[in-house]
Amino acid sequence: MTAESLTTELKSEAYRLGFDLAGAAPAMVPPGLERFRRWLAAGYAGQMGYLADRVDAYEHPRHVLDGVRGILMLGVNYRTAEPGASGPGRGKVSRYAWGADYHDLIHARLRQLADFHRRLIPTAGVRGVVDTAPLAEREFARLAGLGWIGKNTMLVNRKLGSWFFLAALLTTEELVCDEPIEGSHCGSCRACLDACPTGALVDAYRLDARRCISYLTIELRESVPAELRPLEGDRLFGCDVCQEVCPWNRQTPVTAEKDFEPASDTNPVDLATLFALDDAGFRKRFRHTPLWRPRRRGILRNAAIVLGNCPTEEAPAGLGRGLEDAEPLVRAACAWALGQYADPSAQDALHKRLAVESDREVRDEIEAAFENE
Ligand code: B12
Ligand code: SF4
Ligand code: SF4
Repeated sequence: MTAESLTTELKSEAYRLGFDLAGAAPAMVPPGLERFRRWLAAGYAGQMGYLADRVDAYEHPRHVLDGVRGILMLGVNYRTAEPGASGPGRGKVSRYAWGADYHDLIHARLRQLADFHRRLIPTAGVRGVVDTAPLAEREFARLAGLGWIGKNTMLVNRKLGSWFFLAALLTTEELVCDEPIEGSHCGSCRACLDACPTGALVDAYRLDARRCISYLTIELRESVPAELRPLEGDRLFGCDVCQEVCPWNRQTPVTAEKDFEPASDTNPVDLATLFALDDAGFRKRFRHTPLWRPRRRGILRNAAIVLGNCPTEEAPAGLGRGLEDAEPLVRAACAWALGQYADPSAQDALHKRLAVESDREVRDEIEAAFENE
């Protein structure tokens, strides 16, 4: 089979399986590698040690698949109709997490595509990846002609904007590569830089993840730095601001993927109910959604911050319950949040907890909360 017909067959099977974008890139040293190293050296990755730990593996896709010669880069549109608006006592979830976990859906499709490839060429080595392999997906997607890297660092496509996931099928066979996209179509626009609530886009094409709400609410395992908490606003999980303001996202098509349709209780999320969930309850509700990643402790930390930022009459009861939680991370966030309330019951709960609290950080948060009085 020629490289040309293999590429054509793989692309048409990818579209048949429901991928919305497909383009081929060579297996090469990513031209952005030095940029990646500089980004890590600047400390922008924060606690995402899995990036720095594997920096050498990012150097070439052969570390993902031995003998790789071609990479089929794939995109899946996740733009859906908008669910209900956020309101008091509710937390916003970013668009990519409104429906099913994309990893499950995309892995299943990648397996089908890999099987198809092996039926065409039984001796081929093939591997499908999404997110977790040491592969700079946006860089290879740009090389495969799927879009350009915008000033918000997202891969932007003329037709789909940036509301799409990326995935890759690596093969030991040669593919006919698409034209890479050089430069960007952002022009003089800087809407994303101006709109970012935390100033995480420190410059065009440069994101300091340590300030990014997506990192703070999904990846960070510790307390959110105090000065950034108010800037998170009502965001419970992830952030879409730098995509919402992007002109390329204004008129993008809605996905045909039913699994991505917003579940009735995932955006916005009623926060008070979260504090009533124990480990088993949390697992039952979130295990097969993207909100599982930060686990119960991360989601409750985020929920407390939202309730601190957007006070409601009912919130002190939920936060009071969180102040007694077994997880110090949750207690610390609830202490901070209760400190935003003038309500005497909030102060009462803080005094009671301080009398028995043994964790250093939680004690510090409670004492800082009293200073807000
Ligand atoms: C770590 C990570 C994060 C981190 C850091 C994000 C970042 N901008 O670096 C955090 C937690 C903050 C994050 C947030 C989000 N993420 Co994320 N994330 C990743 C992950 C796992 C690795 C990215 C990485 O290595 N970053 C380090 C930087 C330096 O690498 P890079 O951005 O890929 O840049 C490379 C090239 O693009 C190039 N390059 C960088 N800048 C420029 C500029 C120019 C001009 C050029 C020519 C080249 C170039 O050099 C780099 C090295 O080769 C990828 C999956 C993957 N394996 O790639 C998903 C991924 C990038 N995330 C994704 C998504 C959807 C998001 C969120 C929208 C989720 C949300 N709603 O909260 C936000 C968006 C925030 C933002 N503005 O980027 C999608 C992006 C899809 C798309 N259309 O671009 C990906 C590809 C996951 C997927 N499989 O679909 N993410
Ligand atoms: S995701 Fe939100 S916080 Fe992160 S860079 Fe974009 S606008 Fe800023
Ligand atoms: S908002 Fe403007 S600058 Fe930012 S990615 Fe979109 S087009 Fe580029």
